[in-house]
Amino acid sequence: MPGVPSIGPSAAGSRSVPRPHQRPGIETRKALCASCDIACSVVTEVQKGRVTRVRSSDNPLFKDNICIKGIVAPKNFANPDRVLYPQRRVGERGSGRWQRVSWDEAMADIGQRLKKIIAEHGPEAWAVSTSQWNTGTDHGLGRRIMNHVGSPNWISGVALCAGNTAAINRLTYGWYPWPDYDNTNLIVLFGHNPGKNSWVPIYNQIQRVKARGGTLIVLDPRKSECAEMADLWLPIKAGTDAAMAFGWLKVILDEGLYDKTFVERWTVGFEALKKRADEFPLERVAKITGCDPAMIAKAARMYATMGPSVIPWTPITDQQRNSTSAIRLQSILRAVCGYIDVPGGEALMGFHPQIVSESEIEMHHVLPESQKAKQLGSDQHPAFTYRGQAALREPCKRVWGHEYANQVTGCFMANPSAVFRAMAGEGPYPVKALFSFGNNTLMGFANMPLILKAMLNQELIVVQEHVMTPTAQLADYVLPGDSWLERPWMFDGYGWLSIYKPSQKSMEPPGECKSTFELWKLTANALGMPEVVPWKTLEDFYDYRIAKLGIGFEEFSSTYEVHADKLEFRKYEKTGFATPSGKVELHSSILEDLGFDPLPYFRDEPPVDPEFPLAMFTGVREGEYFQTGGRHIPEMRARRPEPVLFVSPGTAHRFRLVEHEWVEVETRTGKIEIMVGVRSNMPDGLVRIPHGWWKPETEQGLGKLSGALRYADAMLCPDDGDFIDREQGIPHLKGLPCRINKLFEAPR
Ligand SMILES: Nc1nc2c(c(=O)[nH]1)N[C@H]1C(S)=C(S)[C@@H](COP(=O)(O)OP(=O)(O)OC[C@H]3O[C@@H](n4cnc5c(=O)[nH]c(N)nc54)[C@H](O)[C@@H]3O)O[C@H]1N2
Ligand SMILES: Nc1nc2c(c(=O)[nH]1)N[C@H]1C(S)=C(S)[C@@H](COP(=O)(O)OP(=O)(O)OC[C@H]3O[C@@H](n4cnc5c(=O)[nH]c(N)nc54)[C@H](O)[C@@H]3O)O[C@H]1N2
Ligand code: SF4
Ligand SMILES: [Mo]
Repeated sequence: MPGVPSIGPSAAGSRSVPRPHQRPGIETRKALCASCDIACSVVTEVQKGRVTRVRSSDNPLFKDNICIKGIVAPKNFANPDRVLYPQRRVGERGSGRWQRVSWDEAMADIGQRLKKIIAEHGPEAWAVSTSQWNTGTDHGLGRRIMNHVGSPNWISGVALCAGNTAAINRLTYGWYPWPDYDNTNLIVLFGHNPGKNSWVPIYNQIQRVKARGGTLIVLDPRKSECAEMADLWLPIKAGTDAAMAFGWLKVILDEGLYDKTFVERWTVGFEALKKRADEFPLERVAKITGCDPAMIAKAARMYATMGPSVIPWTPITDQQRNSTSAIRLQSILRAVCGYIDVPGGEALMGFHPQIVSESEIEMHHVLPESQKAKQLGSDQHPAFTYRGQAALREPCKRVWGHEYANQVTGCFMANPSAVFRAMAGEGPYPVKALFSFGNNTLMGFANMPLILKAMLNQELIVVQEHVMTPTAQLADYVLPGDSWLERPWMFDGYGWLSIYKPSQKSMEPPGECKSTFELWKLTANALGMPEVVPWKTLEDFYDYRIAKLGIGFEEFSSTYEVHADKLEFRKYEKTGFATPSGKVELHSSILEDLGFDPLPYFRDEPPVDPEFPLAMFTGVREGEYFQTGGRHIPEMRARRPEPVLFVSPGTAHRFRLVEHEWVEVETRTGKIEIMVGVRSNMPDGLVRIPHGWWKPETEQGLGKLSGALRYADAMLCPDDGDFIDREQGIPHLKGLPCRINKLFEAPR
């Protein structure tokens, strides 16, 4: 996910380059865009104290990394609808009526109410939901305070995106690897589809690999933009990626295409794995995935023989009922083919030795074991909870020097659905306070009806936001957050890479907007524990974290584009892998001890439900928006005004659907309204639903929530039974049974 173009020597310690095109009256700053989560290096132009333009970096390494969401940022953050002052709810929750209050007043009341809830119900009654990349300046301080207070109930959108993948990767080889794009021969995309306005740095990397003769394999039910440029495209049936990976594994093992020396010396469980793979002959895999068996075998041979190859992270396998097995199978393919921690393969980076990591800031060791044991969901779905990751503590210390590696902040989370159930009063104990910072919690997970019930059952909801999102509309307090133009930042590669990138503050925040750093500091003060956040300012905090470099943040941010630890491959030869056995665990001792199948497996889809004959997936990112955000920006709404589903011409014909008509999409969980888009690159029977739609310009408050109840994909997504992954308990968003109900009869 992080926006590094390279992990080779070219990026390590890259310094800033002199800036051409300086114009009189215009100052420039070097910033990292946080309008999505990939942190492109950009330049901001500042006139009279305001950012007037965001443009691409002058550094040749980064100059192509920019998109419309970054360019529109100055307009976005100057939007008249931006929340500029603390707001307190007046009237019933969700009444839509607000009163401006001072920060002091707000924080004093929040502190008092939170302390009362903790005194009555225990610290675990306080839940926090966030996605660190939006707030940019949380830096693990939320976890740090929660750990001191005693609450394990932290959740995040990363439970459905990269955070969970990181946690599952750790089960196999102890760290989440990053692709060495610069030196790889072949890229495999499991449904991942970066583009000109979606994760541009990765899109550019793929283009570069292709331009120097590298190979691209894409698995995608649609002929996506990346599938268009692929050397081989497998039109896989949605939700069947784990079966596909089994097919590859079987071919690779049967034909002896794996790295025998590595497997023998560095893995455990190979024979058991081989036996499991034997359950997946090509005919079975072809039947499950809908792909031609010869093509499946061809792809497997290409991956194993044309390497070093990489399988970059993808959210697609984060969000399936077989997610744990799919992610484990990707890990296993990398390992048996000998692509782990080698040039052109995937690197295990560890911590940056000179910079204090967010994992350290978080101080997980201070949370008592008895409180860790209360983490919601860890009994049924432990994989990314404290319980699921506990066996990695000692090996992580042995290999990487610290007990807790919270990679992509996803390794010690509570299970979101379990937290929402507890919030809704469904046990096992009450959760009565929710802090939601830079996360549209109501719309950002599955089973939105449950999340709504959960939020309505809270005694205290505090939201930090830019705009009055549907989540904010349900809060007691809405606190104004600063933006990436208005704060410094030190991007840490999500604790995934040992690569740090600084970002300079370009302008003062408007109104009374504050950073999440300041908000957490005020929270610690309000809870009577100021010593937990001892740094005066964000800059002081960064000075502390980089002290070993011998420079302060000011110098660091003006000198460096990137500060990377020296990359060393095959470190495991000295240390072993950071797993209980010290080897790559093809057969997972951790999953076995947790009572799960220690080998990957494939759960078949439930029988077709005749009432819901179509399959839907949520996804295909929209260039204009990041997740549920951005719908308030007129320039972007003009480009993409409405939520649109995609169906094939065949499906449109079968269900008499007409381009641009409004229909209802329904699942067993709920229904939404959406416009029809007929797309020739969609397979028959599959429906694409975009993520995160609401209309900020429409009526606020409980009954409507600005269209969230009418348009949000989370209304459709279940979070139980056949539609969650067992080990992690995350929802299946790829291939849900649905139907399309016509709202109007088409003219005949
Ligand atoms: N149902 C469903 N759920 C999903 C997904 C899905 O497809 N469907 N996708 C998943 C994925 S891939 C991801 S990455 C996560 C994303 O989860 P998040 O990254 O949490 O994204 P959002 O839920 O859109 O919430 C982000 C909020 O932050 C606000 N914001 C933006 N910048 C700032 C800032 O600088 N400061 C503050 N304080 N707030 C800011 C925005 O206005 C927005 O309301 O969601 C996951 N959840
Ligand atoms: N503009 C913009 N850019 C973004 C984001 C954004 O919100 N807006 N979000 C960022 C974030 S947080 C993320 S996670 C990424 C996500 O971006 P991507 O990883 O590209 O994910 P999607 O665009 O949802 O879907 C990618 C492809 O997966 C295919 N697909 C759907 N179901 C399946 C399946 O079951 N198996 C397989 N193999 N393929 C399937 C879809 O047809 C689609 O072409 O985008 C990032 N970039
Ligand atoms: S891809 Fe676009 S939105 Fe994301 S960081 Fe880069 S410029 Fe910003
Ligand atoms: Mo994501």
